[in-house]
Amino acid sequence: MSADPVILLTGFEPFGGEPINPSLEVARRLQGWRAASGVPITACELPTEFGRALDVLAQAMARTRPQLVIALGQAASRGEISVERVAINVDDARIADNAGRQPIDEPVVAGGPSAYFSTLPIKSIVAALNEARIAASVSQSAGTFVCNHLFYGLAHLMATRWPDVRGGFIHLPLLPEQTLRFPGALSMPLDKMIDAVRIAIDTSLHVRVDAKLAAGAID
Ligand code: PCA
Repeated sequence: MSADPVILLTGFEPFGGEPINPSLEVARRLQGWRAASGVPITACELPTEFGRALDVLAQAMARTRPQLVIALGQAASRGEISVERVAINVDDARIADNAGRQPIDEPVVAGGPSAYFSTLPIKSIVAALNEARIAASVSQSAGTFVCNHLFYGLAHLMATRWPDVRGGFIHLPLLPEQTLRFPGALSMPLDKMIDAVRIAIDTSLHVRVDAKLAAGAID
């Protein structure tokens, strides 16, 4: 167990036939980076597998005792940084995970609440990113695949075991080199995503009460 506070930053291994995952590339490059407050980042690679992703996360939290956990994932359909608002208690996989499992309408945690909200200052993060001229928005759904599963499981761990930890989930667009396989998809350069995650971390560390800014969706 480490005595000093750390920030845990997780990224997922590639999935769906992709050779890379922007979330893992960003997490790896931020390993050891220090936030403005001096707190260092510990990066953690998660398997893109239902169940095991959460086991690895829980072990990493027990080992590093972070004050803040930011989980990252790839969202090929998003052209901007998507700061997730809510995790829901359902796994409904359109494709198999990296272990070949494809749960349909199963709870992430049997008997758990239907949903948890992010405890990150999501509006403040989006405002800080837009201020830095990085396209970003609040997302109202992290999907129902492994990212939502991980986000829900993280929120459940915080609610039941680590009440002083703050955390949430951010989806990243594709990297430019991936778009060949996703015709028409938008992408973002790696350096910009790294800047975005640094800004999200610094904002999470210094904003305790989130800004009241409109960032909802009509549909
Ligand atoms: N994205 C997937 C799982 C792993 C990842 O990077 C998702 O959005 O569920």
